[in-house]
Amino acid sequence: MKSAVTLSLVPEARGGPFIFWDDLEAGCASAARHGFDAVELFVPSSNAVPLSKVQELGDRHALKLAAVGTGAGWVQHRLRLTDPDAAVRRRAREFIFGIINFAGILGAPAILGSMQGRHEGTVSRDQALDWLAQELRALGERASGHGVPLLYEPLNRYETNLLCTTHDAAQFIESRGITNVKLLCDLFHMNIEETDVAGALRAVGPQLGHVHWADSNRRAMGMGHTDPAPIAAALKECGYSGYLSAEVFPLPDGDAAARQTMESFHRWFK
Ligand code: LER
Ligand code: MN
Repeated sequence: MKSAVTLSLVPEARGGPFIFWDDLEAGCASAARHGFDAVELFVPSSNAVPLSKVQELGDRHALKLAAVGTGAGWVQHRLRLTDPDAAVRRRAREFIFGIINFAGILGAPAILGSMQGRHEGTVSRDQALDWLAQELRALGERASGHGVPLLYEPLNRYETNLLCTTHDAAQFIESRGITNVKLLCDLFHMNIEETDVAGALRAVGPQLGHVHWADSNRRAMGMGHTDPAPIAAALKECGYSGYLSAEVFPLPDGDAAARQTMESFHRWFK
């Protein structure tokens, strides 16, 4: 099990669940100081940050890149893969391809979360799911060129109406014959959608690619009412050895959230 911490460089995402903000250099220095193995980056676009800068900071601080989020495509540009407008869907795919390449060169996977969109208006559920399957296939294939998977994240009902549980997402990927796409299980979303978080993780074990390690209220683990014991046991039982990434609010401040996250990581996994 490896630890990661979120670092956002997207001003429009202010108020979102990221521990470190705005400054790549300072964020990497803080991540290293707290003892994280890696950072998870939220970037405005694939060319917003020079690859060499990320590489250099990683080397300087002995930090890996855990994953790169694509949510800015939605937050900044309103791009989503299930938009009724074919031109928007195409630009959404191109945006994600860019992030897959950026992350892939650095050996990390890209995350598809909010850019999956939702079914509404003229777009039926069946239509949206067909588009999603088609896009996941293309994105997974693109990621395979870099030897990394694409991470697909089921979101809670307030953020999507497509696939909200890990079971539905896993079954969707399997039944549509989609390859090289792994699941990102976010414990905050799971707290809302699953009847049994640990059981749900155990059931999708082999498809698990990344975990957002957040408490029930999106604060650092230990600051809400999630019981990490059965969750940690399930992850160990699955043989999961990927990242637990703190996608949480910087409350009461970033350093305190980082410290609390590392305390929970050591308590449950070391
Ligand atoms: C993205 O990882 C996610 O979980 C979203 O809910 C963040 O707003
Ligand atoms: Mn998440």
